[in-house]
Amino acid sequence: MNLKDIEATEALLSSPQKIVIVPHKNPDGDAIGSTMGLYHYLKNRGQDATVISPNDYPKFLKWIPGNEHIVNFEKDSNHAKQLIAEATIIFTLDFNHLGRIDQMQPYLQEAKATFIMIDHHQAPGDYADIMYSDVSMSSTCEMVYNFIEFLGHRDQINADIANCLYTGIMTDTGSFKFLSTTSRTHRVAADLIDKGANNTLIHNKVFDTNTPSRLHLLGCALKNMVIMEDYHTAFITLSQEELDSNNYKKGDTEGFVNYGLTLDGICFAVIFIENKEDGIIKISFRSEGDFSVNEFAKKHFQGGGHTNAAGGKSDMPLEETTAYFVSLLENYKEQLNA
Ligand SMILES: [Mn+2]
Repeated sequence: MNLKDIEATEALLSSPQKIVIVPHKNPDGDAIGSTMGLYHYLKNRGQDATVISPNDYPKFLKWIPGNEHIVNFEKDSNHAKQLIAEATIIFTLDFNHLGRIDQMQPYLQEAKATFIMIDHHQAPGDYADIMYSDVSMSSTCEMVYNFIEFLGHRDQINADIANCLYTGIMTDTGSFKFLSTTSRTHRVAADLIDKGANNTLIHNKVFDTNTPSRLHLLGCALKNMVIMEDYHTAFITLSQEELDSNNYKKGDTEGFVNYGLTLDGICFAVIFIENKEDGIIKISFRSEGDFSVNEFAKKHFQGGGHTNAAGGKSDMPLEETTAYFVSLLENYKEQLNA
């Protein structure tokens, strides 16, 4: 963040504002952690702030401090629309295109507020008045920590803020193992623990929340895994029927894609999940090393994301989708062997 933007932000925040903070649709640990971390910081500064989530988020995040104050746009849309219309500042966190908030998009486009973006995804849109965009960052939570530091208020990070920010750093770095994890990320995490983040408890709340049906679904996913050693690739499929027969609940497949990468010699892992209601196959891509799943997803599957983690979709049936995917691999043989 440059000095001019820091000064402009501080000038805005030194008088009372009506602030709305927005994560992306289907918010993950980083989206909820960063918006709620910023929320507590702004509230402690005496600001009127509200987090509005485009839709509901997983149960494993509902312990987060201040969780009960998050407004769900889907459930409470009139209240949310009023807050957006009256806002003087709107922060958008962990996304950089208004399309990522789906049904909330038109209301943000009409809003008169000053927009501040804090985000670590590639190719940011130009809707924000003040942009703190950095693709080298491990997580938006690490950026919110920096943001508070830029404003000279690192000493105002209390246990609530620390617990929120630690959560997103932990989830977005795959528990501190992804390439984006730097020594600085660890220093920030260490400081957050010093300031009251309960790292053991956070790990337990986020990761040790399996239901029997989710583990059964994982068993099914692992059974379906196809390993293509020549391409250092492993992919998983889950059909609608398999989801239904394992009592699938939203969020149950979170993290399944990563199992492919736990195989020795595999650097590209994919999961294809059938969604009959939307008529699409939802796809998640993960890689280790230099192979850019962001580019792969963008080029072939209407998606994108980061170098090592991306999403996409296909309008073809499940079997055609995976056949198409397999047919693409030959073109990437060299990159996948690197
Ligand atoms: Mn993130």
